[in-house]
Amino acid sequence: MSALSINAERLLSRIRALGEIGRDSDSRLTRLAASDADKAGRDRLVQWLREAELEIEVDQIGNIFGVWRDARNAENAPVLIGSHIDTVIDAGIYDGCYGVLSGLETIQTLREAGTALAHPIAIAAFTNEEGVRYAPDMMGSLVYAGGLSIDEALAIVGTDGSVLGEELRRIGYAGAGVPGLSKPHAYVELHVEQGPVLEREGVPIGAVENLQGISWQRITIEGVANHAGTTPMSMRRDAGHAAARVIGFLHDRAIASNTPTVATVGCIAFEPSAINVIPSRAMFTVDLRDPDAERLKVEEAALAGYLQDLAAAESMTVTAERLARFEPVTFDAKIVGIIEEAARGRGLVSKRMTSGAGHDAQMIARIAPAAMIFVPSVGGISHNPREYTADADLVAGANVLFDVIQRLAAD
Ligand code: HGY
Ligand code: MN
Ligand code: MN
Repeated sequence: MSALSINAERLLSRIRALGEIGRDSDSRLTRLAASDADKAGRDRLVQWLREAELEIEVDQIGNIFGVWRDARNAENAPVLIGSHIDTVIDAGIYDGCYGVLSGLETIQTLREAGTALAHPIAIAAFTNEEGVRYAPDMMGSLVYAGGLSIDEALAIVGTDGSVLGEELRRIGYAGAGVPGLSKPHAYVELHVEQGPVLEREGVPIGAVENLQGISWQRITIEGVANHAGTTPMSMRRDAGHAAARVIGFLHDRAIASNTPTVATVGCIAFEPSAINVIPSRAMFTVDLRDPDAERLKVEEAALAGYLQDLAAAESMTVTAERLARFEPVTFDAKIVGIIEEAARGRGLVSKRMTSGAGHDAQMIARIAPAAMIFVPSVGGISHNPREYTADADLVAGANVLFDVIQRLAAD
């Protein structure tokens, strides 16, 4: 365990300050990628990076980096600490921001202590981790890892019809840096668990060894609009009812499977969306996840088969558009071991676990040894303003990150 610890008050006050940026008139926190609210959050982070006298770089997909290097280690690849500061709609204040600000805190504490390290340390705030406005999610880190070309990413059209590249230019974060030019020596991401496991087991630290596969699709069902009052049930081609059947199929299948498979329909829209018109069209998203690559494929095939049968039985047209598809990822065993040792060194129990949520770490794992540290989420709640982690757990997690980074940057 390091003789040093992070400055808890500075970290906690920054988490709260960033959590106030991007609230609407109902005090709902929403900083969607490349929005004005995202710009305000980015500007605040950049201001803190400047105050910490870090080298600031912004790449072409808008990823923000703060780098601390000195004459002794400038030639070596940096140890990278990352996450994101964009949010979902009506979000909590910890998802992503906790990891970025803990990375900044790690650097500032080491710098103030005059610690000499063999590797520079950098923090990253990756663009569009949430994928709510522009799919796929984890986009900035995916481009950085070489999984999506910068041109394709910048051309992506959002749910509001905007184009990502134009929006990044508009908010002043279309940087010059070529994404992923320098490969990190190692990558660590600290994140709230966003699930119930650590709290339920009374464990303060999660040493995340793998992350489940993710499949995002947009389904469109074309029926026939007709009068809600005059059309007999037997004559309807009701896209709304067809969508409801798909949602029921996904939900019931996931529950009956008795496996970790999860299925979510998070967005849905009908056309013409009138109270007395049978919907002619239903558009909805499907989020399927499973830690097992083969099972995820089986679930995708089952959905495709169901859609095909439904189209035939109801004489409707059903189309599926892939929005994101990421295989399950196994993190670096050595770093997972260092996380467990660091927790022990702080007198903290840790637990090896799988991440249910997607994270930038799953993309950086493609190009560097990577792993994650989790801290408990109260009630397992996230993507919800009631998202909460106790200060003591936030500080404990940040100190474990602090110790892990020193180990990784020492040799
Ligand atoms: O979808 C996810 O799991 C992440 O929050 N982007
Ligand atoms: Mn996150
Ligand atoms: Mn999230």
